Amino acid sequence: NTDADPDGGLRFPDNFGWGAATSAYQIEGAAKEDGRGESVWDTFSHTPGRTRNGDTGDVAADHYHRYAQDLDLMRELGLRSYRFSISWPRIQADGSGRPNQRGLDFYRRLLDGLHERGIAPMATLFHWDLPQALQDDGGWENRDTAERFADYADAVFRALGDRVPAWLTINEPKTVVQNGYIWGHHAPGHRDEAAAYLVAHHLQLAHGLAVQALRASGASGRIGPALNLHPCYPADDSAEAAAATRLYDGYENRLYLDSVFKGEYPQDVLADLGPDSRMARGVRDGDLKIISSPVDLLAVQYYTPIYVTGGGGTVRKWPTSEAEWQQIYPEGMYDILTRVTRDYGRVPITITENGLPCPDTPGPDGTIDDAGRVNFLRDHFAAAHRAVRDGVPLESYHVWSLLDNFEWAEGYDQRWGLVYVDYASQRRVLKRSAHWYREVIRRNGL
Ligand code: PNW
Repeated sequence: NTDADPDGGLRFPDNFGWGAATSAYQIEGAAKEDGRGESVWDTFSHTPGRTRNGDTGDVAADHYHRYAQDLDLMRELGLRSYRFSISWPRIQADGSGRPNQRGLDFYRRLLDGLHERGIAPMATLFHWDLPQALQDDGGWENRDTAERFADYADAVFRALGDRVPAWLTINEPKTVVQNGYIWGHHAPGHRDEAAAYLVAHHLQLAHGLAVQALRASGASGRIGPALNLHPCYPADDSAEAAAATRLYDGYENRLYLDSVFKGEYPQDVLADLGPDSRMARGVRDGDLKIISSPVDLLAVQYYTPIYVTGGGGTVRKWPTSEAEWQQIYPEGMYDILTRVTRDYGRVPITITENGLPCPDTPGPDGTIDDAGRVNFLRDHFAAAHRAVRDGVPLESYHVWSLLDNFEWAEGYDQRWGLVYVDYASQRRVLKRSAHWYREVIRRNGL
């Protein structure tokens, strides 16, 4: 029943999980409350020169205090699913030891509120806010951090497992690797490519250990990785561009997908890194068995394609959004969804992020006409619908983001929300895209 409906629209499968996504550090604020410890993002955002305008997540959208109002907004939108993340330093201030009950209580209140409103929760265990104390011990370069993560995950599963039907382990390991350890414009702000791929391995290991911890905890929820996937295309039809695109795809996609779904790292990437790389030396017997522990779902985050030249560089083919790294190419959504289903089997898929920043300013009457976001989402929903029609087991779709929020190094300048946040008053205003999305959800399609 994903056929065109009588008005010629596109209908999604029954019970399709229309949703929106956020993450803890980007919306919660309340940085010093209820026993929360510091994370690498507190340190990074408070370091002069690291974020635009020196913005920090100290207050953000103040969701920690305003979550009840935000839950009402979700109901007003008609959301069926809400993806959020749990702040590790709220649960373990220093990244280990007995869990902090006040931190757990916040998420319990949030989960109860979702339950009351009939909205299915999807909880991410780690969306980049590593406890600073663990960073001081080497962070993700230290294999022990993966073990600490498994302990944290276990505490969360035992405290909240009765209320969470779907878990995601690590949000976008690749972004931690690239932005955090290669380019250095995300926390912890390192530029050390050798360390970066050891970090990749430890993030993958942490993922696998958390999957095992969920099974051991007896909680019934499903679990999977949250990967930002980039379809890679050759910039021209030379043999050099084709070869460079294959390797690029290895670093962008197969490094993370193959390790989870095939129990191996891609040979071309391993060969490119070399046998003496820190990563190669860090992989121990049995690690890939842990990393490839069977998962229940694959969370895909799609924002942009990448066009690769024969020299291994990249070029732009399509208009970009306000985010200079993002080219607007809805077909890439179709390509990446059909490709993962073809190459990795029919694991249920959820889209956990897709969206764009728009220069949203309220008009004289206070309304916010983000027509660019409506067009973007319409075209990407249509591409996802085609993928479903062609057999992709897609269950749900979470727009990034529910609210305008702290966009990492870009601070509050970039607005990604369906809902506008006036940071002076913390007033929320539904943008045009939010009103439009409510209708999409109501009709279950376009
Ligand atoms: C994601 N890229 O990051 C994150 O999960 C969100 O927290 C973030 O706010 C959102 O996307 C918007 O940026 C990405 O270079 C960072 O393609 C970089 C890329 C994609 C996603």
